[in-house]
Amino acid sequence: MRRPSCRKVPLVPMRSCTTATPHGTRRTIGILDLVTKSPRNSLYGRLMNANLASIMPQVLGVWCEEAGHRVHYLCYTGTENLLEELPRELDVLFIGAFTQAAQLAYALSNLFRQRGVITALGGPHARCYPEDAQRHFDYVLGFTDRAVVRELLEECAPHRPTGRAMSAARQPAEMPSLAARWKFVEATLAKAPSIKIVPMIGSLGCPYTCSFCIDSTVDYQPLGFSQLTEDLRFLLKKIRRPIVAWHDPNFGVRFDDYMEAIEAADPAATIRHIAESSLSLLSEPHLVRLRKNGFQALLPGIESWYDLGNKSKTRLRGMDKVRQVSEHVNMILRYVPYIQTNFVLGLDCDEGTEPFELTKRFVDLAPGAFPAYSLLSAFGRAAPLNLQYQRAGRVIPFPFTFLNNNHAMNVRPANYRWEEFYDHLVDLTAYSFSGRAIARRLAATGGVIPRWLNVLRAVSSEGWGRIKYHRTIRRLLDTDRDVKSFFEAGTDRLPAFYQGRIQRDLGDLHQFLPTTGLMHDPNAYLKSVESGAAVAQLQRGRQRARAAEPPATAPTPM
Ligand code: B12
Ligand code: SF4
Repeated sequence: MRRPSCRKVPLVPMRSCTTATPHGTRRTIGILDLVTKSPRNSLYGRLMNANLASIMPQVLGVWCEEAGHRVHYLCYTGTENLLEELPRELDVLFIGAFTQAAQLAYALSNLFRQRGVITALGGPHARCYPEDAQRHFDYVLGFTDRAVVRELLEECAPHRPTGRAMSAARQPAEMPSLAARWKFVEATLAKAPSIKIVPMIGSLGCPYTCSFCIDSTVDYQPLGFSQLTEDLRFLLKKIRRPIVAWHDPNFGVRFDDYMEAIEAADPAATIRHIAESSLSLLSEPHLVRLRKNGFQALLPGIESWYDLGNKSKTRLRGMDKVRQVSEHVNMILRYVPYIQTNFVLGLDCDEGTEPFELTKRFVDLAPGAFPAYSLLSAFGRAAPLNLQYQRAGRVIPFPFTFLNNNHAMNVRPANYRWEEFYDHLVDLTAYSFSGRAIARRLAATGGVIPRWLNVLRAVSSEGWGRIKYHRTIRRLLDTDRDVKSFFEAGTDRLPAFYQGRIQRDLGDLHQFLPTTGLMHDPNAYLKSVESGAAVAQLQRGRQRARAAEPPATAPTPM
């Protein structure tokens, strides 16, 4: 099927639905949260996607309504018909997207621009790949606060072919209360068939500086503990035994303040909590209090057996680290029924069979933990470390759809041939989600929901689905020359296998993906840094030259 490019499709004249209000121009605004990239949901996706909604699109909805605008909010979980459920008569469409949903976002932006709508992108993709996103959106937003949104809505103009990049100087200092965003939360939870999880946030940024992380350069900033208490009190009036997922990049940095805020709202500990927290924050006294306060699931990062020790607060390496971390994880499981341990595979500190074998030993020694494996990924300008990979020419231009830590590893490994790496990956994944490992996990887990979740995740897309996918890639490395050379040389020619998957993922919307939206420049971050450095050097040179000029004896009359 021929895909129209942005420029070839004549733009329908802007059909404005703007009205004037005493507060200024009243806009009709669409807000779309892309929780998934395709209508092809796994069983786990069908049951859980609505629980993965982002907070910012809801926050944006509140800010826009408070400014007097009309808002249509939609969280896309994979089951909605995007061509029908979004109103046609919009002034602006905001899309929140992770990089894996970028191509879906680009297709939608193209479609809505054809309908005369101004489009704006925010979220992880906009922060990581602003240069690329600017080719497809009128506005691309980094840090977003009320002032940025106000300025955008006042201007509300097409910026084509290159969108306008906007960003606040820092993360917002305040967010609306849960009560204010409740109608958006409620609409999304109505789509969750069984378990319903409410997204909350109490802090932004992180005091740690893990060089691979998007928040390593963002100052830690709590959002106000009294509001947190108020939010939880409000929630308890709405849902009897709610489940809350904390979206804080690193939950519990101001541990005592957090616990006091929760205890003040919920002394009977009826709320069940889920949080991402580093192992270094999960000491036994902290766990005692977390259990008392109803924490049911924790997601600490282990990352690697050789490096990144600052997160797990250990200087140990290799098998010593495996033993210590598995004891720590088993201790956590005595207090909290569900734990997901996050690993990054393919890091430069890894070499040979050992790192994979060590992870298998961890699976044996801490059988109750659900292991989540991420392939080393450089998300554009997410982290300072990515410059190093780009400088070394190691970043492969896998289309965005595949950049979700699983469907592609876009950094060439330092110490493995691809075939060797995939052999280890398949072996480790198969080991971790074998019948034996699933049974041992079941036996080591307490509580109905944690046990059910562990089994569901293992037999669905995250366990068995991934084994199948990695096996396919491993086979293609042997049998498909295009795939092999794409992995090796990162050529611009996308192998048919990947093209087919994009087409399948986008379904009906594939026809709207502009031809320029298929591939991207994987080194855009490096280029912008280098050209920025070149400009700075030029300016320094000019300043030096001016300083060397003899001073004028008298000011020149104007
Ligand atoms: C909480 C979290 C989750 C939660 C909640 C996800 C969600 N829907 O928000 C869960 C556990 C579900 C999750 C899942 C995943 N995550 Co996650 N997650 C995070 C984490 C830890 C915090 C993000 C956060 O909410 N911050 C607080 C918000 C307020 O701040 P912010 O994100 O900086 O947002 C600012 C701006 O970007 C902007 N903004 C944000 N959204 C929007 C939307 C609009 C419309 C606008 C205008 C502006 C805007 O305004 C904010 C204020 O300035 C980050 C890592 C980190 N340390 O930041 C990873 C991170 C965002 N996740 C990541 C990934 C890869 C994933 C998964 C693909 C992992 C996986 N394989 O399953 C999935 C994808 C889920 C999905 N919806 O597609 C990557 C994203 C990289 C990328 N470019 O895509 C990150 C950066 C981690 C990393 N690897 O570096 N994640
Ligand atoms: S502790 Fe977590 S959130 Fe903080 S910088 Fe490291 S990886 Fe990022």
